Amino acid sequence: MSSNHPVILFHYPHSPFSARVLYYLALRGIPYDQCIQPQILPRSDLARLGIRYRRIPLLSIGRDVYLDSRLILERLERLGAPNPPFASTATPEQRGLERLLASFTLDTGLFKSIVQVLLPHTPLLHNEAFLKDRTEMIGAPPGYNFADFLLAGGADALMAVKGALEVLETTLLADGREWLAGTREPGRADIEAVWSIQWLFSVPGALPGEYISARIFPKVFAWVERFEKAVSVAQKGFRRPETFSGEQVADILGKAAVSEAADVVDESDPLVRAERLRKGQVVQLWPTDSGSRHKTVGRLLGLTAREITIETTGGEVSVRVHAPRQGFRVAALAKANLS
Ligand SMILES: N[C@@H](CCC(=O)N[C@@H](CS)C(=O)NCC(=O)O)C(=O)O
Repeated sequence: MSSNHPVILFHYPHSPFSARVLYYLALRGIPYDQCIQPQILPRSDLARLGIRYRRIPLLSIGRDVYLDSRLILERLERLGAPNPPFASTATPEQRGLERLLASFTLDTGLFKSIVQVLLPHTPLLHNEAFLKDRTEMIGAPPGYNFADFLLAGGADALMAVKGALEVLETTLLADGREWLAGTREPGRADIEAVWSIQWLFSVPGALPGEYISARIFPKVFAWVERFEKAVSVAQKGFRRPETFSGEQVADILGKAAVSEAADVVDESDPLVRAERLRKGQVVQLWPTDSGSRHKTVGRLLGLTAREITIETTGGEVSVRVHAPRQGFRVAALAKANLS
């Protein structure tokens, strides 16, 4: 890390995906600054950088901006920091467990169930501007809105969350260990499982105590509390993040150096072949799960099995945007307009 490669997190308070990154930064002792975003669109700070992606968080390192918490963590593993990358000290079993726990949270529907258990107990359920924004984000059909999504299947969502907590209580935590992967300190496995559960536990009144409580899941509750303590101890050793405005960020990124320039468009990639993608060509980039209407435009710099990189063309300042290959699409501008 150098002053030419400042680390800036774009996030807002109580964003669970941002917590995943904040925990990582804390446990590795990586200093960062922040640019706080509104909870709903518009996000002019990002528009200024030519970024139309609408999910949070994003993280910039120098002039490179990384989308999606998964890719952000992957990138941070390659960053020098006071504490070594988690992968450098983990056994293959521990690394496997980290991956599986990331999937446990995101690919089994657990996170979605947590959203459905939690948000109906918050004032957001009655916040018209929020509901309108998120209805647009999920691309809901006419007559269906985000409140309908939140309230659909609440009972099943509750049982899914309860089932997931039971898994942790009766397997990984059952032998009384402090951390999920049996490490001496909290690690990546803990981060991958804790961020969404901590979010659920943090909202007063969200938990139906009859089904989910410290009495029913003592080990899980104690683990979450232990983790929060460990993170706040780690954060005490930190310099506090400076908060930058969008104008300041544009100025900083405009002057910052490229932090990682492995710009390869893999000619053998099936997508490159099928779409005849070429380096330097103007493309659009978007996530396929939700917020898909918000396509970022730029010149294609790199495309590999793991990552897509473009240089934005639509803003006041041009930055290098990186997205994970999984869950994102890239297409030539004219084609993307038709989709
Ligand atoms: N796959 C993304 C998902 C991020 C995500 O859904 N974040 C929520 C906030 S915690 C979000 O973007 N909500 C809509 C918004 O803020 O516009 C990631 O891993 O970063």
